[in-house]
Amino acid sequence: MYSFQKDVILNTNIEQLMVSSDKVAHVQVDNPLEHALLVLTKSGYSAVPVLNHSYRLKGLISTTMILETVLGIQSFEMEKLSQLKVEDVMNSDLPILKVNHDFMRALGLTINHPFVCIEDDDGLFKGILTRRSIIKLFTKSLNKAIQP
Ligand code: 4BW
Repeated sequence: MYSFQKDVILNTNIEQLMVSSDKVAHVQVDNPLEHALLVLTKSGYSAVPVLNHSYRLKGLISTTMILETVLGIQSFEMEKLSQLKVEDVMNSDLPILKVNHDFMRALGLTINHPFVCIEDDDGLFKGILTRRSIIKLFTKSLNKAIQP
């Protein structure tokens, strides 16, 4: 009989799984759209967090959001990339976890979100929890359980 380490998973501290803020590509609310597109393209990520100058989370921006904004009826209106700012386009309805939230809450949020932003008790951005880190945790635990 396999023994899945249910408690090890349930007691996982989300800070342990977090990609810390210094490794997370992000943009700022007042950056022009062209800067955000550059960060998204160069980092290779399809969406990144948006912060203000006090390092607080304000939203998320994706390549798709930017392209939809510059797409006119007949052609791309590329001048909008310098005219508009990240805050004009970002999605500000984002789920946020606190560092001390429990693992089940984090797991539930990653069903619909490829990553969830994490902040500390003072509301400062700490990092992100990705689906990848959660799948890695389950894979490790299942591998241990099925090993003879
Ligand atoms: O540049 C990349 N490096 C690595 N190591 N993996 C990447 C890279 N780009 C994409 N991936 C992989 C990851 O497995 O493709 C998945 C989907 O990427 P996404 O969503 O659509 O750009 C990645 O899955 P994940 O690690 O679970 O990450 C989920 C989402 O979290 C990513 C991206 O929107 C965000 N993200 C992850 N790491 C990030 C980040 N955003 C900013 N900075 C980071 N360091």
